[in-house]
Amino acid sequence: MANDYDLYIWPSADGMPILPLVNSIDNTEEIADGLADGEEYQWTVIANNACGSSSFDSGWILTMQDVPCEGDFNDDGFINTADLLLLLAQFGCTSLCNTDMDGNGTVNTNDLLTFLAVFGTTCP
Ligand SMILES: [Ca+2]
Ligand SMILES: [Ca+2]
Repeated sequence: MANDYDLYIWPSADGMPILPLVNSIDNTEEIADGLADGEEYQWTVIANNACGSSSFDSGWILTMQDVPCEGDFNDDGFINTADLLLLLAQFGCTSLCNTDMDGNGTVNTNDLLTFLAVFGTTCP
């Protein structure tokens, strides 16, 4: 049984780095910082215990995707008046509406109420 794990993640075009991106992980959930949207990465996990280390290389490639932020229509990381104005400009829209928050094809009161529930928050 492993005591902890070292997580290596690197751009697919490069060789495996000497140092792990995150080391000594002792749980099953980890958030890795510094990865770029749209970039392809390779990864390896090395398990460590008192007897030594062993690596797991899946051969899988990670591709990072931008996580959409509900209500941040101008994609600046904040849900604020600028986004409200974009929604209001499309109020009544019935096709190709990019402020349609519930995905029903139109921008109406339901979308406004959904927006107001997240108004003033920031994107993760
Ligand atoms: Ca915004
Ligand atoms: Ca809608």
